[in-house]
Amino acid sequence: MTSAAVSNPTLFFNGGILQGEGVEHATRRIKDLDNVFQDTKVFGKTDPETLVYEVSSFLPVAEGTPGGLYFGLTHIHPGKVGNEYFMTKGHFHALIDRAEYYWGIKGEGVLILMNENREVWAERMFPGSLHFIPGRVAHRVANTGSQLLSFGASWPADAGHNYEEIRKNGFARRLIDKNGIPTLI
Ligand code: PAN
Ligand code: ZN
Repeated sequence: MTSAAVSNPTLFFNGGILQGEGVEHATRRIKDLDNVFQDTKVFGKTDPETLVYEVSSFLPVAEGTPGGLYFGLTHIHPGKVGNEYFMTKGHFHALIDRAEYYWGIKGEGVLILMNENREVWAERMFPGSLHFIPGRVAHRVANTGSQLLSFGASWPADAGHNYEEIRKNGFARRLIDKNGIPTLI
């Protein structure tokens, strides 16, 4: 029931799916993740169409708008390439000082962080976990569980994404499955 003053929201993430006008969906398959995983042999033998993660985003203003705020929902499927978990590409922001929030909604994962000195650390991600990612810190998430991992994100509309740095030089440490335990090496 609504009145003129109390309307229904225009966006929803019921069941983990972001719905509403202006929501954009992107998929990342094995074929889109060149240079992400260490084991190039296993990577080369993996079906290129394998779905690794999906992102739906609500981008209410043009990219680059100062003061604008974006929202995204990422779903990483369970899986591994060799002993490395399915994970996002990871990036610094193009305007490198821009910060971001991530929060865990469903499943289990690890948020991997790296500063400009290439120091790496990581935080466990689970339903209810909240992660403040300061500016100047690259971020990537791995699904360490056997279920879908879903997390929310909110970042400034003028942050942009610098994928090139990570594509070229990667993170200084990798998260691998070592005898069933997620381990940073
Ligand atoms: C997130 C990420 C999303 C996918 O919305 O873009 O989780 O990860 P990659 O962009 O690294 O492929 C975010 O950090 N936005 O800034
Ligand atoms: Zn980001």
